[in-house]
Amino acid sequence: MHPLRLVPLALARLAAPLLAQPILFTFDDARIHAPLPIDLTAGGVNAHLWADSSVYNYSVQFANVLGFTPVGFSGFCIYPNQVFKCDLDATFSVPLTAFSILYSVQELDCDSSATMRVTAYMNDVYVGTATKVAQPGVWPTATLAITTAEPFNKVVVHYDSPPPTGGDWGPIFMADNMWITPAPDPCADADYNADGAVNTLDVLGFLNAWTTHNANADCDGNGLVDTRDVSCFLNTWAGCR
Ligand SMILES: [Ca+2]
Ligand SMILES: [Ca+2]
Ligand SMILES: [Ca+2]
Repeated sequence: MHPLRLVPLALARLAAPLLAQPILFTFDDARIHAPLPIDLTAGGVNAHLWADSSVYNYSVQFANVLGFTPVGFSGFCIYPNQVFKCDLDATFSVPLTAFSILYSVQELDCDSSATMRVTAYMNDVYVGTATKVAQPGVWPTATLAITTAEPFNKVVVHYDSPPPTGGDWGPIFMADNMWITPAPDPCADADYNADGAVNTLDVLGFLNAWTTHNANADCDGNGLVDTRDVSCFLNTWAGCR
């Protein structure tokens, strides 16, 4: 395993107690040579990847399809079907707060590298955008990432601009190892007994804990269990039932 791939795994373990668990899509379970659109599932989340195939497209190919494997790539990857600029789009079955993807741009020892951009949307409403520039090299790789406060369920990966110093380059990229972090479920607290349903049993469970000043009934998290926690819980519960 390449050392670059160990970093996100280590972060995932550290973040696990507080945040939703990051999920990795390796594309290694996709059908080889399949053109986009494709649907993949990991960690219970569906990812739908596509390009505007009426113009150009991508397909699933071996990571060493060029005769070498870009740094960090392995197994199968997403590969451009053409030599022209083409956005890579993805939508997800749950809202996310973080997305990243490993990319490799077509550059042969340029003195600088292209600017790649990811833009995030929630139901096609803009949420945020971020860019990345790799260290120059031969098909250099870097991780393009975005983290947002507001959730999003769609990203567009875009070739923003070529290497500013020119050289031997093309406006295409291949991609592998897509990480996503699902947004916390705003109704997780309303499901007090954690049985997957929000109903009156959760109110009873909460009130039982509240009457005994159980710390689990500190809905507003201020360290006290008092009447404000009852209204806090009922407000959350009413919005999620
Ligand atoms: Ca792969
Ligand atoms: Ca419940
Ligand atoms: Ca409280």
